Amino acid sequence: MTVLRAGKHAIDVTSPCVMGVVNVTADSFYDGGRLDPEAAIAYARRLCDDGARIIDVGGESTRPGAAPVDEAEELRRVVPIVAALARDDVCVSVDTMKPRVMRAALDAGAAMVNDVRALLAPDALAVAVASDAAICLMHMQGEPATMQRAPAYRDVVGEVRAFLLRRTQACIEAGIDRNRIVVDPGFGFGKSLAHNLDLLRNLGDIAALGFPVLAGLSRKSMIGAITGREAGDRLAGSIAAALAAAMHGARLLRVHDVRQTVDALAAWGAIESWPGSQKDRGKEQ
Ligand code: HH2
Repeated sequence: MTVLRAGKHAIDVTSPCVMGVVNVTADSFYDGGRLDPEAAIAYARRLCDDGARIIDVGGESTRPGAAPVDEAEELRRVVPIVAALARDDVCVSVDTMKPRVMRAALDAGAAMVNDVRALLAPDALAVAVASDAAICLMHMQGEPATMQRAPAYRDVVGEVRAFLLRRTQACIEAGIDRNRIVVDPGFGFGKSLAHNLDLLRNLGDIAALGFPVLAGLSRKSMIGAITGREAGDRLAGSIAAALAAAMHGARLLRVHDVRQTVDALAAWGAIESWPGSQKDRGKEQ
């Protein structure tokens, strides 16, 4: 059994599990506009009932062109949601690049830090070291505002893998247990469609680093580029991408559509004879 340690939670990642996205933003590319805390908490609880093992709470969109959110506003958005869900024993992840938001969320009970900058901001690594939370290290080329203008690599899989290896080593040297670390190639973060597909096909090379791999493909523009559909109409493409990621070794799937993805994984898991379907595992825990 492979277990990810996230605060008091031990998440069995022997087979793929689902992280549900809860954005508390005005402008996230798909689920923006949910700024009311009670609505966000109720929505997150529904995602848990639908089978999400982790809830990822974010207060600032990273889509190109999104308005930056100042620290005080991000804290106002995120901390009450994290606190309410943690009180319910939900495994809560905070999706932030800001060390002070990480710290406040951890104090409020977050069990995971999901940082699209892979703890490169000053103090971010120290905040992570001082906690017992799981840490998701993601690769991004450039900055959110401009990252999609002209992404360029000599060897996208090799470069992403080398970056993630360096960041995992930095974390381990700083004192973070390896069973708390998750890696993520960062689909859509400074990558063309060809780069994303290359990474997806070769996700096994990233998994070979020895850490659970998180894949965030849900409703992203690469699904739009493939299907010709707008974000609201990318469910089928997103499920196909989630299954492909799982098939290539992803163990955490960051998705907006939890119920549908859990069902798709349960069906595929039953066919592949995984030990217990996703839904059964949710009930046991
Ligand atoms: N993608 C988004 C945000 N955070 N974190 C990780 N680890 N991996 C991802 O692929 C990832 C992420 C973007 O999706 P979303 O949160 O739905 O949109 P927005 O940034 O517009 O809020």
